[in-house]
Amino acid sequence: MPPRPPCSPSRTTARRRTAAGGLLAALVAAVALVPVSAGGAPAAAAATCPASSGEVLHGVPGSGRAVALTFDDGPSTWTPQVLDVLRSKGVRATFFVTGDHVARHPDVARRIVAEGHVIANHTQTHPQDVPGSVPRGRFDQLPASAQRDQLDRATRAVRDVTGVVPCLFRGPGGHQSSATTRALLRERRLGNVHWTVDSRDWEQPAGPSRGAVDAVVRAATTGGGSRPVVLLHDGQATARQDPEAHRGSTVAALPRIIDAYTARGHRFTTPDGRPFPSPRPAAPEVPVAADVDGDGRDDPGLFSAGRWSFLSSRTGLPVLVSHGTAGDAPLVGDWDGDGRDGIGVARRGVLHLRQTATAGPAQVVVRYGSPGDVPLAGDWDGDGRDTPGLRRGTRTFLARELRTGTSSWVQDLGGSRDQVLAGDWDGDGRDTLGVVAPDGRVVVTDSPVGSPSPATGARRATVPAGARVAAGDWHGQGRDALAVLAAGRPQVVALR
Ligand SMILES: [Ca+2]
Ligand SMILES: [Ca+2]
Ligand SMILES: [Ca+2]
Ligand SMILES: [Ca+2]
Repeated sequence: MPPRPPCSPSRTTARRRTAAGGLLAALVAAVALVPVSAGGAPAAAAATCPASSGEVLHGVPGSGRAVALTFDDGPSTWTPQVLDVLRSKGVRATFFVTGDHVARHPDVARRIVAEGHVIANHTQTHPQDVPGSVPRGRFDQLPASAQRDQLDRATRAVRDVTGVVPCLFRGPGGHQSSATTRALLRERRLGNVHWTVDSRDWEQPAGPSRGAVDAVVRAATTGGGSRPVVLLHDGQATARQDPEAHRGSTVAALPRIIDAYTARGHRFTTPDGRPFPSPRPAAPEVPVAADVDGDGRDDPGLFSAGRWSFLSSRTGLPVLVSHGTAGDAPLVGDWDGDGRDGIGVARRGVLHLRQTATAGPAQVVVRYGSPGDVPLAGDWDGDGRDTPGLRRGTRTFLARELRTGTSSWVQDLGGSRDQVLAGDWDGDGRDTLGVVAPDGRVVVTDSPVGSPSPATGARRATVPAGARVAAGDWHGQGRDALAVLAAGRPQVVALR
C-alpha cells in the first residue's frame, strides 16, 4: 500500500463524503467495478436563444396592452420579498442580475428560475464611471475586450448556478447603445433591453415612507404607453456601496404597480414579448464537503444538477464549480491519495471522477453500482486513498479499489430512507459510516467496515428533521464531524 503523502494534518486523514439516502431497495446483486472508456461529463446546457439584432429595445414589441416588469442589480437579500409579492399576485417578471451577486446569492438566483421568471445578464461587476468601479467607465464605451469579459463571465455565472443561459441583456446605468456593444450582443444572441419607464426607486431613501412608496408607484405607472418596460431594482450594484441602500420602497410599491397595470388591462410579459420559461422545480440539493481552497479545512457545499457551490473557509466567499448534470448524484474523495480532494458524480451506475474540485472533464470513469444507487466514498482501509461505496436500501456496499472488482464489504445500517454519510469520526485514518434518519436521528459508528456488528459502540445525535447534514473536517483537526449546513455554514453536531 502506498504510504500516506506528507501533508497537513487534515490531509492525512480521510474526510467527508456524503450521499443523499432514500432510494427504494433493489435486489442485491454483486456490484462490479468495471472500467469503461474515459469521457467527460456533458457540458452545460447549450444556448437556445433566438437571434438578436443587438439593437436597443425600449418597449415590448407587438400590439395590445402589455407590460414587462424588470428588476436590476440583484439578487440580494431583498429579492425573496420581491419574489413573494410576484407569487402572491401570480405575476412573472425579468431579473437583470450581476454575476457577482448571483455568486453571492445562488439560492435566490435558483429560486428566480424555479418560479418561472426570466433571468438576464446585467454584466459581472456592473461597471460604471464612478470611483471604485472595476473596470471603471461607461459600460458601452469600455474596450471591447472588457465588455466581452463582463458579458461572458455573467452568462457563465448564471449558467453555472441556475443551468439557464441568459438571452437578454441590460447595460449598467442603461449604457448599452454603442456599436461595439451591439455587435457583441448580436454575436452572443443577447437581446438588448433598455426601458420605457424608470420607477426611480434607486433614489428612494432607506426607510420606506408613504411618500417614497407613492413616488415609486407614480413613476412606475406613468407615461409608458401601451407596452412599457418598467425599470425597478431588487439590489444595489453601484461601486459606492451605500449601507442605506434599501429596496423596501420597491417591495411596498410592487403590489400597487401590479394592480394599476392589471386594472388598465395590461398583460404581464417579457421585455422581448417571448413567453416566460416554464417554472422549473428546483433540483434537490445534496450537501457535500471538500477542501476546495486548500486551507486544510473542509468547505461546506451543496450539489444540485451538476452545480457545486462551496463556501470557502478561507475567504467566506462562494466557490462555484460545474461538474455533472441534472440527475447525477455527487461524491467527493481523494482518489489518488495525494491529499487533495476531487469531485465526482454517479450517473446511471457510472462514476465520473475528477482529481480536483474543479470543473472539467472526468479523469477517471468507472462503472460501479446501478442506476438508482446512492454513491459515497471513503478511505475504508486507511491507506490514504478514497474508494467508492454505494447505498442500496439499508445496505451499503464498499469497494477497496477504484477498478474492476467487486465490493469488498457490505454493511447493513439504518433504514432505507436514511441519508448515509462516511467520515473518520475518531481520527484513526479510516472512514466509517453514519446514517441520518428522516426524523433527524443520527447514528455513527467507528467500527471498521465489515465488522460483524457495525452498530456496536455507535454514537448518536439528533438534528432537525430534514436538515442538510454533511461530514467534514471543518477545523482541520484530522477528524471528521457531522454538521448541519445552515445558510451554507456548518454547525457541528455533538455526538454522544
Ligand atoms: Ca477550506
Ligand atoms: Ca487527490
Ligand atoms: Ca483506501
Ligand atoms: Ca475512523
